[in-house]
Amino acid sequence: MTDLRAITANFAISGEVAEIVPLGAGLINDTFLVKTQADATPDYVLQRINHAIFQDVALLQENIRYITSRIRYHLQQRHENDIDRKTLTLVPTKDQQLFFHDGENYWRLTIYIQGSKTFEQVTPDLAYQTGRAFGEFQYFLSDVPNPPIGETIPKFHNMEFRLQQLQEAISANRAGRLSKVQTIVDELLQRSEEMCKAERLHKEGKLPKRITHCDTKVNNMLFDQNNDFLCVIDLDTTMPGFVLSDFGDFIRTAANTGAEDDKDLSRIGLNMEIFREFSRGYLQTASAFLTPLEKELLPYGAQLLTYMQTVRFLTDYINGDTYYKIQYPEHNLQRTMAQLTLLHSIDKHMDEMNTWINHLSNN
Ligand code: GN1
Ligand code: MG
Repeated sequence: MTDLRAITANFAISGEVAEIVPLGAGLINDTFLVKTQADATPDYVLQRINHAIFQDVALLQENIRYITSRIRYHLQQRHENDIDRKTLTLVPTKDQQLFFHDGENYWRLTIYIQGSKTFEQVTPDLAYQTGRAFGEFQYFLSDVPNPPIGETIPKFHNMEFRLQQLQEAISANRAGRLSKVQTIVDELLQRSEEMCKAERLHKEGKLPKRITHCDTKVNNMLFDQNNDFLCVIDLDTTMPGFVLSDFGDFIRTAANTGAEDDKDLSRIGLNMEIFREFSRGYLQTASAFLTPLEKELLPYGAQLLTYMQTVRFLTDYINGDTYYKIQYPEHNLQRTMAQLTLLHSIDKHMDEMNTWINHLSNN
């Protein structure tokens, strides 16, 4: 067992550690809450970075340092109060590094935002606030030309690449599971061309890449005890990408009436009210920098990200569960079916979503 106290001792924290307990439900990194003894000293969040996935930890941490400092700069410009709870603060090691390498694992520490909470599902009001916050997040990171931010996972939200990985998984059929999922595979591959449209538009110079979060799951945002939005967390995948990734991933997770891995598929569907409120908030803060095509493609973003997640869960299932943490043997298959069910519901709502975005864009 790793000695978490010994790991924490390498960082420049204030106060004495009281206890260290697991935190959150991420599928990639391992996260712990480091509680300190005195009320006067902050608590901290300790994370073991999954470096099989984030292979360039130095680049990853440098990205996060840049992003958090840009957000802090903008909040200061606006004379916001309570800034320490509205952006993450990295705590360096005692020798001023952005992470600690114990010879095997990589660790980082941030200040725990006191009194914060996360949701797995949101109300329309929270969706509206989150929409505004995401527009703002992208805006804060869009004002520097050529920002020094690299791809922490190469081609992370590139649909062509994700389909290539699916094809490789199919060819290898490493876990012998292919025959079980052949009909899902066929359905997904039939839609592949349409789902690579964003990449094509980008190559034609019609769709820009900006700095986007790329993991806008609803549980990656913190709210305070009054349910007011505080900040966006889990910045590992913030990198150049399409704005529709962030828009789509939020809808995929927050506007789903069921869970991402729901065992009861009848619970799953698109909640249009959440969609409407999120997009209303988002366009209030993002309209200023979005192109007409970016706005028009937002509903397509919801479709694309749900399709992409279906492809990624299915690929991992076919590969024998090598990427996502699972809680039971068929978990990735359950996730695949749940996402596919959501995709079907999104398909049915495309006209309605397009009408709403049109309405918001023209008012
Ligand atoms: C992962 O780490 P977590 O659970 O916030 C994944 C996302 C997926 C998500 C699906 C680096 O996010 O891309 O959308 O699971 N992150 C990475 O729940 O692959
Ligand atoms: Mg997370």
